[in-house]
Amino acid sequence: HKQVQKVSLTRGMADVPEHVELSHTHVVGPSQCFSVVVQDVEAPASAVWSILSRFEDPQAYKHFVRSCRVAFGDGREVGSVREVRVVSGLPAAFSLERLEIMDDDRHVISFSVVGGDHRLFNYRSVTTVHESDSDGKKRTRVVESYVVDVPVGNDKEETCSFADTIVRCNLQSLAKLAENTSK
Ligand code: A9S
Repeated sequence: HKQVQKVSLTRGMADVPEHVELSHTHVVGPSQCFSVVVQDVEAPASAVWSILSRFEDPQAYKHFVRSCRVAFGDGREVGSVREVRVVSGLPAAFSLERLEIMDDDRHVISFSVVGGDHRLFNYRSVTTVHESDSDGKKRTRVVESYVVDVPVGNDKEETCSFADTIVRCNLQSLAKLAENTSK
């Protein structure tokens, strides 16, 4: 039978709060892959969170997104669905995404892909923002982990390298925006 495994994606990271560790623990099926991207930001966690938590406005920092509209719900409550239209040149035109977690206290947001004309089936990501002051320097750390089906014809490595590239771009852009707006 096919085994399912539980993976903690922040294992091995230094000074990770417990709730962050728990948020990035995913159940991964045999034909799925997973990854985690970490981005440090020279801005307060509140500045990062105020951008990240606007589920209905991903284009504020995601440059692959051309437009976004809320297709269901108010864009803030869990269960809200957004329809993301992406820029040309990508192997997709749109994606339907459901808000799964919105935790304003612990700075945790999660969405799952529930539709679209792309090949990242069952993509689910969790993003956390936490402040840590290791080596005496205060810094804000954004951690984004995801699990996604490996499409037929692709392998885990190429699936994750594709998604990692997009996530890394998104977090770099988020960092720059938060740093510029809190100078
Ligand atoms: O938007 C994110 O947070 C992360 C990813 C990986 C989104 C990818 C994407 O929106 C495209 C950019 C269109 C690429 C989806 C769901 C599928 C793609 O092929």
